[in-house]
Amino acid sequence: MPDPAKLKEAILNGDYRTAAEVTRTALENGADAMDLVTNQMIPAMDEVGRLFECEECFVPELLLSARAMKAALEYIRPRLAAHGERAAGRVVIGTVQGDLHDIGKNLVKAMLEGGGFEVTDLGTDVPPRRFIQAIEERNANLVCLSALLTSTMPAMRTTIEALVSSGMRSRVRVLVGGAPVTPQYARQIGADAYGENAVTALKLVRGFVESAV
Ligand code: B12
Repeated sequence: MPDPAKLKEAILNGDYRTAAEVTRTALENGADAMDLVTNQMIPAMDEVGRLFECEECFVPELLLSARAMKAALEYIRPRLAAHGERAAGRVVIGTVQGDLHDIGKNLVKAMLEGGGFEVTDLGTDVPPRRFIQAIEERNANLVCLSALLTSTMPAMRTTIEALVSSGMRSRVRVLVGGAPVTPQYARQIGADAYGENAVTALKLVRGFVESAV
C-alpha cells in the first residue's frame, strides 16, 4: 500500500497524476476513503491556504493543488457513495452568487453523497433564483450554501430571503458554511445551522433528516 501521506504531498505539490494514482492504489489496498479525506486531503488544502496567505504560494499553485484535489476526489467519491444506504434526502448545494471557490463545497458534496444523500450541485456563483428553481425541480428538502469571501457572505442572506419570499423556506432546511462564516452569522441570516467542515455537514444533515421523521 502506498504511504497515504503521499496524497497530502501530491496535493501540496499540485501533482494531480500522483494524487490520483496514490488515491487509487491506496483504496485498492484497503485504505478508508473517509480517512484519506480527513487526514490527508483537508489538511493538504489547509496547508495550501496557509501558504497562500503568507505569500509562499500564489494563484497558479493554488489552482494546481485544486486540480490535484479534484483528481483524488474522482476515486474517493464512489467509495464514499458505496457506503451510503438508501437516498436519505435530497440536497441542493452551491457556492453563492459572486463566489468562485468550490473546493470545500465539493468536499461537502462528496461527503453527503457518501452518506447516501442525493445531491444536486449547482456549482459556483449561483444566483438565488437558481437555488429556488433547483429546489422545485428536485423536490429537495435540504439546501447547502457555501461562501469563502466576506464580500459574498451577504449573498447567503439574499438567498435565504429569496427562499422566504418565494414561499419555499418552510420546505427546506438551510445549512451554511465556508471559512468566513460563523454560527452567529448563520443565526443572524436565518439559516438552520452552520457546519464547520464536510464531516460536520454530514452529521448535521443526518440530524435534520432524523428529526423530520
Ligand atoms: C483556493 C483559493 C482560491 C482559488 C479557488 C479555487 C477553487 N476552485 O475553489 C482561487 C485562486 C480561484 C481564488 C480566488 C479568489 N480568492 Co481565494 N482562496 C483560496 C484559499 C487559498 C483556499 C480555499 C480552499 O479551497 N480551502 C480548502 C477547503 C477544503 O476549505 P474550505 O473552502 O474552507 O471548505 C471547508 C469548510 O469551510 C467547510 N465548508 C465550505 N463550504 C461549506 C458549505 C457548507 C454548507 C458547509 C456545512 C461547510 C462548508 O467544509 C469544507 C471542507 O472541510 C483561501 C484561503 C483559505 N485559507 O481559506 C483563499 C481566500 C478564500 N480567497 C480570498 C480572496 C480574496 C480571493 C480573490 C478575491 C482573490 C483575487 N484578488 O482575485 C478571488 C475571488 C474569486 C471569486 N470571485 O470567488 C481570501 C478571502 C478573504 C475574505 N475574507 O474575503 C482568502 C481567505 C485568502 C486570503 N487570506 O486573502 N481563491
